[in-house]
Amino acid sequence: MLYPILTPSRLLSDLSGIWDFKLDNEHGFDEKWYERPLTDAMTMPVPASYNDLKEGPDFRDFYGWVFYQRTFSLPKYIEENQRVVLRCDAVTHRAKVYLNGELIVEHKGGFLPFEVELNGRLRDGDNLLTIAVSNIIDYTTLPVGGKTDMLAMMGGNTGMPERKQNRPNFDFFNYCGITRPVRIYTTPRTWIDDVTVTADFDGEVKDGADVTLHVDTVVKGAAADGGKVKVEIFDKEGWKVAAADGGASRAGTAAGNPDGAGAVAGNPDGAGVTSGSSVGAAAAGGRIDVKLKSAQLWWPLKSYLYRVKLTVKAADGSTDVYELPYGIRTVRVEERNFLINEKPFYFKGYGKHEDTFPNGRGINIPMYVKDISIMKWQGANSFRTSHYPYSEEMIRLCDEEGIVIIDETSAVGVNLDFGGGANFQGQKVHTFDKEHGVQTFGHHKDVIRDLIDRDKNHACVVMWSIANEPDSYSEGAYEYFKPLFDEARDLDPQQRPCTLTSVGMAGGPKSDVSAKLSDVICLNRYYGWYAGGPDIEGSETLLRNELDEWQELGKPVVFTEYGADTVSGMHDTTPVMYTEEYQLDFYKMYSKVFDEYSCVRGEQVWNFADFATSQSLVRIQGNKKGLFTRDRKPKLAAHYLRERWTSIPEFGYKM
Ligand code: GCB
Repeated sequence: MLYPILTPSRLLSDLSGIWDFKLDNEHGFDEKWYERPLTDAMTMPVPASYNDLKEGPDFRDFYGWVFYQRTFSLPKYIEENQRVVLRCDAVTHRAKVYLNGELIVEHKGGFLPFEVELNGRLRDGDNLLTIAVSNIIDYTTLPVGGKTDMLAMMGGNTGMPERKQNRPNFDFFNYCGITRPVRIYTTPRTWIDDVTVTADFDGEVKDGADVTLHVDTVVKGAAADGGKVKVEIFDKEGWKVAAADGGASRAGTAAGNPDGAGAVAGNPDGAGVTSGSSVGAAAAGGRIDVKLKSAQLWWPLKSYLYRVKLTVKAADGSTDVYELPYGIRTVRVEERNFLINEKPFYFKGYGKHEDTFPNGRGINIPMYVKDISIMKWQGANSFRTSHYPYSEEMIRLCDEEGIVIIDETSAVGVNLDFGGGANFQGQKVHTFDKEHGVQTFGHHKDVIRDLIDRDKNHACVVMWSIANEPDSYSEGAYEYFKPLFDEARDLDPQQRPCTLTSVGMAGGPKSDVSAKLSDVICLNRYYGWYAGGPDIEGSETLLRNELDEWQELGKPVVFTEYGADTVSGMHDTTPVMYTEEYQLDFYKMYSKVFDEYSCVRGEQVWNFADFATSQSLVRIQGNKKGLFTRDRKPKLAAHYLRERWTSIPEFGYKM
């Protein structure tokens, strides 16, 4: 799905602001709250998570549906002349969208965009827009909600009265609401529906190489047939450096096209038309090829983005224009090397969260910019979007800033061993048990498809993380994950490596299916904290023992989590757990071990910053494993890792 932008043919209107808001009393749908203005509504900003914006546990930990509402109107001539689309970037976790009382779209999954056409549904004057949002998580959702909390210290019956509540099978606060922008955008009636850009090198992969860009454009709408598509490439300074054009031809019926007519743009007879300066082109089979002479590559921390501009002239004379930033780089795994532009890359960075106060998981653009500035201060070059797809604004920013991303799905908690295996009301239930286990497979596949569809063109995305710490070691794990890895590999036009982040319980390459399925072994390990803490020396032995096994595989190993809870300002001469000194010793031990194993090709600490979680005996107003506090002040270990990372190069470390 294309990111919405303003172009000469498209309008864009952001519906951010203060909306009316009301918690459901379990009668909201029966009483059809979406048909008229909400009574006794409170104020609520969009976009944001609602949880921290009003007081009290009943509000913060509310379970169920909430209703957001506002009105809007559009100039009549817009609707008469253009397609009008409502796009929600993220509604966590389930949405039902009503326009003037009519249900117009539903969506499951809280971290990816969805959209719906409004033409024929708009009224003159005010339109009433209601978005009902559910925060319910269970065995069918991603992330997974358990029968008991992941961090519950006691399973079974506590004798307390039953209360409806979410029980996250994951370790971050279940922030919910309309967390990313809601926008209306318009397109002509024949429009560019999708663009996929890939690059082929005519020779060696290096700055200054000649590159062929393959631009696949999906055009939809009544007049898609017989139209013309023009592709223009602009460099960073805005100079047009290449261009090509071709015809749009019918290539089967495109899904989702209201009138059933669809077309993939391309040159039917294979003849390309060239224009511009250093240009050559050939187009065939739904694609336009553009030759780019002396291309600048996108590098980690040295970003270079071209602007790919598409202009579609439809048979009915209308024109649609769309453009996207595009970085040219290659990525692949060869033996123990993670190669970016054919050079062995070393990951330095973090697992993160979208987590700030009081936005919760709500978009926070100033904080994105600050976070990347801190990363650069620290000598980091990468992070993982633990444990869900981040906002498109963040991904675009990383393209721009040269920050490398491991892009993760929202599949966290696909593991019923958490909470001591007490997730099924105290009984041990197998994660993939057909009847009682998780029922996430179909949705998991949808999330992979939609994530790749959204992020496929981004240079900063170098690997897909299919899941975080799933049960990758029990019966049924291979059968569950193999088709999902296959799906990602099939769908990704850039053939990026795929991984899952492996949990300590997975036990090593013999039992963990990631040994077979992952291109890069990603380990989340807590020797010195959950296992072996506070004995750092003993923990070092455990860590080495495990690495001895993984290194035999001959694949790159990246530590995607390792960390110790640390209360900022807590100090001691003897480094005891929770002090800043303990966190420092913990990281020094890991660094020493990493440097001795040539298979280790990256280190991403857990976590970039402290973050909110459900309450439990081991969470002190949240998870404190940040190198930075929640308001981004460094702990002692942050300075140590700054020294270390600024002396480790992006490429060729350990070679
Ligand atoms: C993990 C999880 C992460 C937790 C972390 C912790 O293994 O992947 O979500 O927050 O451990 O701090 O326990």
